[in-house]
Amino acid sequence: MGHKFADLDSVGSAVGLCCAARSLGKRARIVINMETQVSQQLIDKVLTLPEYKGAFIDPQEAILAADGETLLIIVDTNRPDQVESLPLLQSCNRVAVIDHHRRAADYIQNVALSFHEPYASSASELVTELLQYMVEQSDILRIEAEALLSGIVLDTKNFTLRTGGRTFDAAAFLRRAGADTTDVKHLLQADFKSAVAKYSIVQKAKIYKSGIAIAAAENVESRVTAAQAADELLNISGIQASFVVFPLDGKTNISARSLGDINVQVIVERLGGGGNKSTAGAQIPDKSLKDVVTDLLASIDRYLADYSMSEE
Ligand SMILES: [Mn+2]
Repeated sequence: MGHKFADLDSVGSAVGLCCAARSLGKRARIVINMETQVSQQLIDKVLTLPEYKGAFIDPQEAILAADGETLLIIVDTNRPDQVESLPLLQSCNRVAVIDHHRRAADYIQNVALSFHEPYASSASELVTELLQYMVEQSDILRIEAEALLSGIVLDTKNFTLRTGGRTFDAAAFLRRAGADTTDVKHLLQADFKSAVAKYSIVQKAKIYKSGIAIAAAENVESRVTAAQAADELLNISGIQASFVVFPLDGKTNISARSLGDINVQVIVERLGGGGNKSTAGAQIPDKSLKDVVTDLLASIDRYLADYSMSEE
């Protein structure tokens, strides 16, 4: 089980674990909510394999299927409030966590195994390391190697962020196991509808101060689209940090990203949000889009003022 909005890193690492389980003669299933996942192309491809018939189940089915022998492995998050299904987590006695995010204040506790490495690029990198010890290269199906590589490519933004020596070791292993980089690229391609949604947010962006892009967008379909738009803004030359402000679920939300020099966590914390210095967000109740933008600009001003003071 991964986090809500299961991306290629969550699904990729889960698929890698299915490979490990198969080599041990164990049956593994991937718990996923098909309504919220964002890895449809990968899932469609994996489902063409006989090994994956019935492999994806939703949290309700998983709760019914789990018994005292079940090991629940959480990938790509360590926070109970972010898992695909909290009731499933609560109903399993044996839990393992494989994650690369910094430990949150409310991390999943009492686990049988924690493989938690904040310096790793991705959960897929960690699962690939496990596979290197557990299975023969020939036991890995080509799509499994591609699923894991797509998770690494996604989380490193094509090996530009959080990429260490071990990341390339893992990628090399997957390539030797048959991963085709062109096929991985296809897995990462967005579908047309979500690409248009993303760029319509990007189009609303304005530059505030030096290198800070802010997009206030009224019609945003999902948090994922907003996050992708914030990511996309960082691809533009000169942009150091990006903020997408949008109404959703009765709140005004902020999705913030930074290349690292500007600490977006500090900026959104003053608005009641959180995260880390390069990825942060906030959900603000009872405030209009316009008011949140005003507060955000004030917080950025204060951050820049504090920062320039500390520089001197
Ligand atoms: Mn990840």
